[in-house]
This record gives sequence, structure tokens and C-alpha cells, in this order.
Amino acid sequence: MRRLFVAVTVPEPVRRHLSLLAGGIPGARWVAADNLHITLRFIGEVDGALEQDIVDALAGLHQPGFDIRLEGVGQFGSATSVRSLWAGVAPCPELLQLHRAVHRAVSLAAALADRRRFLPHVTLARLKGAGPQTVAGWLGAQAQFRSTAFRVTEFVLFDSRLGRKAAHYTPVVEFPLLER
Ligand code: 2AM
Repeated sequence: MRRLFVAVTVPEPVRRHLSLLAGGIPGARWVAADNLHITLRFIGEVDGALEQDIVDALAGLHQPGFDIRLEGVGQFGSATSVRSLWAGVAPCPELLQLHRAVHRAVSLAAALADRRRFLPHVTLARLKGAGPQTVAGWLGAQAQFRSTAFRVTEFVLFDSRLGRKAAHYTPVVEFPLLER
């Protein structure tokens, strides 16, 4: 069994820019620069046969490449108990279209449901017990965050192994998007 998800990766210069946002929150677990990504669809644990069906379904997609930019920051969790901090994505219809295509392909191939609303983001940190004021201070300080634009040329099926300290993500298959 492997624990799978589908994501768009972030190029190295943008990852470096994002890693400048790390800091200022005691107890935060900041995501390693190499692990920064935009999840399109979390799949979860599947066996080899199902994984192959998912790979075949994803390989059948023919979506175009596109440019995106990361913009702004936000939080998941409640006001008093923030679970994670993230960087947002500037509005991008092509990313939503890619999400819909991936989501449909995975749902059909694996008969797996995922009813979460898609809010594209790059998780930067996971928090436990951080004070709301500290978090608010960080959100305020980073509110103007804006990356350079970059081209998304592929999406990737990842295997996620959960470690004690951090998850380890390994690319399983890279699916190229159509060129302009
Ligand atoms: P997150 O970054 O917002 O936590 C690998 O775990 C990726 O899949 C993460 O980017 C995570 O999003 C996303 N994901 C979505 N649903 C998940 C779930 N139920 N369990 C774990 N990860 C999930």
C-alpha cells in the first residue's frame, strides 16, 4: 500500500523565496523547502492495482500548461487553534481546471470521494498550540507576500511516507502538461 497524492511542484527560486517566510512562531514545524507543493488531490492509501488504474487515468488527461503566481498567506484551523499556515495562489482558472480534471480522473478510477472544497495553497508550517496573537502577527507581516510568476509544465503523483518529524514525499509519476 502507498499513500498517494497529486500535486504541482514549486520551482527552486520560489521555494527559496517561500523559505524566507519561515520563522517567528515558537513550536511551528516549517515544511522543508524540497517538500513545498500545491496539492491538487489527496488520494490516501491504495494498493498496487488501484495505483495502476489511477496512473492510467491521470495519463489520459491532456491539460495545457499555464503560468501561476503565489500570493498572500492564510491559515487553516480555528481562530484560537491554528493548524497550519500557507501561501496562497493568485486566481488562476487553468489551475482550477487542472484540479477538476485530476479530481474527476481519480474519483472515477478509484471510486474515492473527496468533498473538500479546493483552496489552492502551499502549506508552509504545521502548528500546535501557537498563540493567536503570534499567528496574527505573522499573517500581518507576510500579508504582502507575492512570488514571481512561474510556468506549470507538469503535475506529479507523489508517494507520502509519514516520518516522526516530517513527511517524506517521493515522485512516483510525472505527467507533462501540453505545451503552448
Ligand atoms: P495540506 O498541505 O493542506 O496539509 C500530502 O499530505 C498533501 O496532501 C498535503 O499537501 C496535504 O494538504 C494534502 N492532503 C489533503 N487531504 C489530506 C488528508 N486527508 N490527509 C493528509 N493530507 C492531505
